[in-house]
Amino acid sequence: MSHDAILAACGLDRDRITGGTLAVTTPVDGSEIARVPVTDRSGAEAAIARAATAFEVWRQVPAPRRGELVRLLGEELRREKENLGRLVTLECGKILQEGLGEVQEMIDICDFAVGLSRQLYGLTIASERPGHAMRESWHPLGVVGIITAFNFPAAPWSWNAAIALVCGDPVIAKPSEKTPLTQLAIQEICDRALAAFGDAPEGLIQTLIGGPELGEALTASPDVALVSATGSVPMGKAVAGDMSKRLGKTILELGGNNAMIVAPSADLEMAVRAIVFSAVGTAGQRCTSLRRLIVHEDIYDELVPRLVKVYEGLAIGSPLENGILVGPLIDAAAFDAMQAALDTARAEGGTVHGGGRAMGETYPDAAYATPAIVELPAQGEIMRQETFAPILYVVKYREIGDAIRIQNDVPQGLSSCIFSTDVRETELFLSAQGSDCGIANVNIGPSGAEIGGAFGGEKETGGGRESGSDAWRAYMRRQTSTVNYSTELPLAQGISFEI
Ligand code: UN1
Repeated sequence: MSHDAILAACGLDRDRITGGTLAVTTPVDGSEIARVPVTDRSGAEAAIARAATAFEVWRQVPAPRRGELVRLLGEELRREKENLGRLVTLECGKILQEGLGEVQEMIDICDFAVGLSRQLYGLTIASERPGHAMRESWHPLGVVGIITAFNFPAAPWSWNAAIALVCGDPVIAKPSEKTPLTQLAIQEICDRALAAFGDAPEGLIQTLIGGPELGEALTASPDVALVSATGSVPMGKAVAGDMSKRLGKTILELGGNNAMIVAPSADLEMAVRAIVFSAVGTAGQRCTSLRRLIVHEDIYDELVPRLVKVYEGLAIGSPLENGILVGPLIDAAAFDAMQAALDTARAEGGTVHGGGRAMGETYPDAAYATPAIVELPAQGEIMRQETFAPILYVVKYREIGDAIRIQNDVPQGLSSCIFSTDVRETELFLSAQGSDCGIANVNIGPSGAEIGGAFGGEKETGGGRESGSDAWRAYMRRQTSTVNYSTELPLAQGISFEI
C-alpha cells in the first residue's frame, strides 16, 4: 500500500493534511507525508472553553449511558483496526504487528471502560455518631488534557480517554508533533462514534495539533482539571511545575530504564524470547523497553553469546513488510543519541555488539539501526540513563540481593522483571525489599503490559497510574458525605459546644 493510500484509508485525504506548517515525515523512508495545519494558542483556549461547557452537560449523563459512547468507540476501533494499525506503523515506525497491537490495546481499554461505567463504586463508612450515615462518592472531575508521545501515538490516549469519558470528563488530546496524523485519524473515529451516540455535547472529544505551547495552554488553564502526560522526564517536570502553580492534578508516565534479572534457574529458552522482544520491539523505543540485563555469573557465558547470535539474525527493514522484527528509529536525532550512548559505554569499558546503521542503501533518509548489546564491567552512568534506542546493557551478578540493588539503582522506576524458577527469589523480587518499580514481572519481559492492570511507575517515571485496576479514581473527585437523620446534633470526637 502506498503512503497516501494508508492515510486515505484512515480518512486523511491529501487536502486535509497539506498546506499546513507542521511537516510530518515517516520514519519508514524519511519522506514527508503531510503538512498539517496547527492549532494556535487562541484555538487551544477556545477548545478548552468548549470542553468546559461540555463538562456541564456530560457530568449529568448517567455513567452507564456515558459507557455507551465508549462502547460505540470500541466498535469503530474494531472496524478500523487494520487501517489505524497501519497508520501507526507508517507514522512512528513500529512493525505492523505492534501497530495492530496498539489498536488492540485501545479496543481492550474501551471494553474495560464500558464495564467500569457500571462500577464506579463508592463506599459506605460506619459513623461514630448515632443516627448518622457516612458515604464516599465519586463525581466527574472536569476537563482532562492528554499529552502523548511519538512512540505510542494511539494506546495511551485511549487509556486516558476511555476512562475519562465514562468518569464524566471531556478530553482534549495533544499528540506528539512527530505523530499528529494518528491522533487526527482517532479524532475521525471518535467523531463517528459521537454521531452514532447522538446527543453528546459539542467539544466532548477534541484534538490540538502543534508544539509545547499547546501543552502549556492546557497546564495554564484552570478549566483543565487534570493533565495526563506521557513522555520524557523533562517534559513531565515542565507539566508538573506548571500544574503545581495552580495545584492542578497530573498523571505522569515518564521515562523507564527497565531491567531483567536472569537467575541460574531461569528457563533460558523463554528468557531469550522475552529479552529479544522487549529489547528490540518498537526498536527499543517503548517506555517499557528492556534496557538492562542483570545476569547471574554462572549462566552469563551461555546466555550472552546466544543473544548476540540471535541479534545478528534479526530481520531489520520496513516495518510495513511481513516478517520484519526491527523497524527504524523515529529520526536522525534518535540515531545520533544512540551512537553517543554507545560511545560513552565504550569509554566506560563496554564491549559493543552491533549498534551501527542499517538499511542505509535502501533508505538513505531514514534512521535504521542494528540493535546493540553492550557488555559492561559494572552499572555505570550510561546504564543509569534512558536512551530511547535498541541498546541492551548487560552486567553480571553473584548474589540475588546485589541483582536487586543494581535493578533499583537508577533514577527511573517503571518496569522490571526476573526470570527464575526459584520461588524464594521470585517472591523476594516482588516483596517490599524487591523491585521498586510500578511493574514487576516474573518470567515475562518488562514490556507489553495488559490494560487490566494499573500502568505507571515510581521515582522519575512520575508516579502516575493509567489504564486498568482503580486508575479511574484519578479522573474523578472524591466526596465524603455525612448525613444526620437523627433529631440530635452530636459533634464528632464527643466535643461539647452548648449555645
Ligand atoms: C509506552 O511505551 O509509552 O506495556 C507504553 C507496554 C505497552 C505500553 C507502553 N502496553 O509495553
